[in-house]
Amino acid sequence: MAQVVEKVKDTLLNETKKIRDLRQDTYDLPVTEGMTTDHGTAILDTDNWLKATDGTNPGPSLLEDQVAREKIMRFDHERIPERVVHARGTGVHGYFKLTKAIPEYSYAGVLNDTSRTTPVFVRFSTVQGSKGSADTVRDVRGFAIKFYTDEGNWDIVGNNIPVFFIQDAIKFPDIIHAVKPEPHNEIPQGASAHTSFYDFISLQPESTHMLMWVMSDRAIPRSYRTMQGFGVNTYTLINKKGERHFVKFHWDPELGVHSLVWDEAQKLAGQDPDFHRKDLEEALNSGAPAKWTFSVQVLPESKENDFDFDILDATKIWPEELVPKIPIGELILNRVVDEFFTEVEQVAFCTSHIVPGVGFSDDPLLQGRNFSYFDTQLTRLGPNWEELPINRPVCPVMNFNRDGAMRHKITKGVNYWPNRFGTAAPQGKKFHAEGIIAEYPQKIVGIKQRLRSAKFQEHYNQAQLFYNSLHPHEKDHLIKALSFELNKLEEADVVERMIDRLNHVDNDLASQVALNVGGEIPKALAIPNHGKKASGISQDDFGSVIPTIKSRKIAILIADGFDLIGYEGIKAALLSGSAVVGTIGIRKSGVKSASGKVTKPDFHFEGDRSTSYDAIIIPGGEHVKVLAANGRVIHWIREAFGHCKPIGAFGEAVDLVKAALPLSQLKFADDYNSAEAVSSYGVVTARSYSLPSAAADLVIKEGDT
Ligand code: HDE
Repeated sequence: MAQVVEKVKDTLLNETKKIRDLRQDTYDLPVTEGMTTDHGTAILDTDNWLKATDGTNPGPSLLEDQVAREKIMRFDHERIPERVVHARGTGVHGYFKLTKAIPEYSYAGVLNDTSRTTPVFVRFSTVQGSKGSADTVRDVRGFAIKFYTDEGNWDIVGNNIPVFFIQDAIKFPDIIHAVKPEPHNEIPQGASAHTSFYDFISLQPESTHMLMWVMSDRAIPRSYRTMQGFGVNTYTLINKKGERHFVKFHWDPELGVHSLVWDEAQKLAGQDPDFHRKDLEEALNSGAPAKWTFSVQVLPESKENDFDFDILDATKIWPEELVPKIPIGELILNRVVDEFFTEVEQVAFCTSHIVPGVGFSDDPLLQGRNFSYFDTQLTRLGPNWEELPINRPVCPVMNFNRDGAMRHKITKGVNYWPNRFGTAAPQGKKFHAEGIIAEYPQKIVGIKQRLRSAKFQEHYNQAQLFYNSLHPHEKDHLIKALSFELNKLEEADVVERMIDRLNHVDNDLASQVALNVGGEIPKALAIPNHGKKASGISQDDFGSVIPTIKSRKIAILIADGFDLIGYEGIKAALLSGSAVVGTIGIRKSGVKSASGKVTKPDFHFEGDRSTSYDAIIIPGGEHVKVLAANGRVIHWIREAFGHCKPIGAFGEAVDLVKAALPLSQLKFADDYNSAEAVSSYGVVTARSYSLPSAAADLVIKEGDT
């Protein structure tokens, strides 16, 4: 009964206004007597093209066959242009709940009414690769949100990194041409490690700060669910009094910020190119919604010039020490799509889509984006793209825009304003009557020029701030990432320019990379390092999020002769902590325990790899003899250790792990001849089975570091 109540509650929860709206256009396959053409006539045969025959042997195919032509023609036109950037991605539904109204900053309904559930659709993506590229490549991740508010759609088209490569939108085609595959051979796919990208970066000092982020672990997230989101650009909020504040938007994941390690990311790109897509789908389908806290950083207009950086410069963060984050809401993603093309491929975001109470700023990147997104949808989807089910608002739409390719609605009545019926008057009067200044009367001083302000010319302060704020292991990863990338360059002078660029950030960084890639080691810093740090930059700053095994994937390895009680105890303990457990066996058809019971594993040792899991555990039993003789199992253990994953071993399996990891630093339970679990470099061993749940807990805490 309790389960039924939960189910009903869940169903209600997932039923946002937008899901109900989409239902009008969502069909089960109709129950008909059989197959029909698009114009509804019966199809007699869908396997044989109509042919001229001699009665026994088929001759040429006839063009006359409308059924065949329709089938082929529809297939020929199934694809639409992929997104020019962010082509690879996936999307899911959910909702936004405001937890703290902010009328002092904005009169937007979605930022004032805490009783509302605002439906959202979120699309996560990579930037460089095409639609079929791998999920785990080193890249920025898109984090685009469409809020279907009662006052119209609001899109925050953000990334998982809070800054960008360039300051002015006019440079966008250049940076994208540079990072996309080289024009002469379309290489590389899903990677920035090539000459043209670094040629551009080395000549574009404003990209230095962003480069630090992209070479950090941020660019290889463990999951979409474990990354932050940022609006990046500076927007504005307008309150009922007509006062304006500058604002930046932030999303902080409930599960903390976690990344893969580079070796793992590269392997996964081949072993499971859909790794992130699957992770999200599996979590949502198993009833584990993904959650983020929504925060704003707000600055009154009067403080616009109070900082040594320009607050409208998208290559700069607003350090949290200077402008604290105010948590005001929750984003919950809980529902996968019914059909990928009509929802994920056809969803279209526009930075220009804001709601009353939210405004733009003069951020030159944002201004250009406001043109580009709307424009690109015309190529992808045509002029009536906002009528598509996934894009249409849940509030009424009423204006006199008409016609164009693929118009869906049939609208009766007048199509112009003013009209004699007074239909659809602009709403300015209503806003004024309610005392609201809907469009902020910003004073503009006008001299036509192409320029950037003096503060836009400073490019290294925050690149240094970022690097200084990283913990030693994060710096190490960044140095290795840069060494990997620059290693792929074909031109030595691009390498030298890059080392010089890095030397504007940190001499040690530049020197170590130079040493690795064979460049000239710079003698002294190009400019002094200010030594300052900021919070919210290191991923470890999210350590306040209590480490949890919730939704973490843990593999249990077994072969014939495994200890059933141990196996079941470990499994139950992990499941009770809401982990996802995969049993990996010597064969999928069935593995026999010491007591004779047969368990069917989820995968065999060649069918999945340690890269797909966050931790591995091996129960005791005679099966360790079989496991020890299997090279792939040894590889599982060594690879998991190499990727800094927790490894748990019980009973006889302690010896197996000990033999697989012959490292003098590691301590194993049997060294102490005790029933207590021993935890050493993430390897947790226990001779006894009396504490599987405590040990499972310990395993994850250790490995989370
Ligand atoms: Fe985009 N960007 N962008 N971008 N962007 C697109 O719009 C553009 C920028 C971002 O899941 C395109 O619908 C310009 C910053 C995401 O559908 C295009 C500039 C940020 C997505 C476009 C930028 C983003 C896009 C291609 C420089 C983070 C995927 C397809 C001024 C705040 C949205 C499309 C989705 C997609 C233009 C820079 C994020 C061409 C001109 C900064 C998440 O319109």
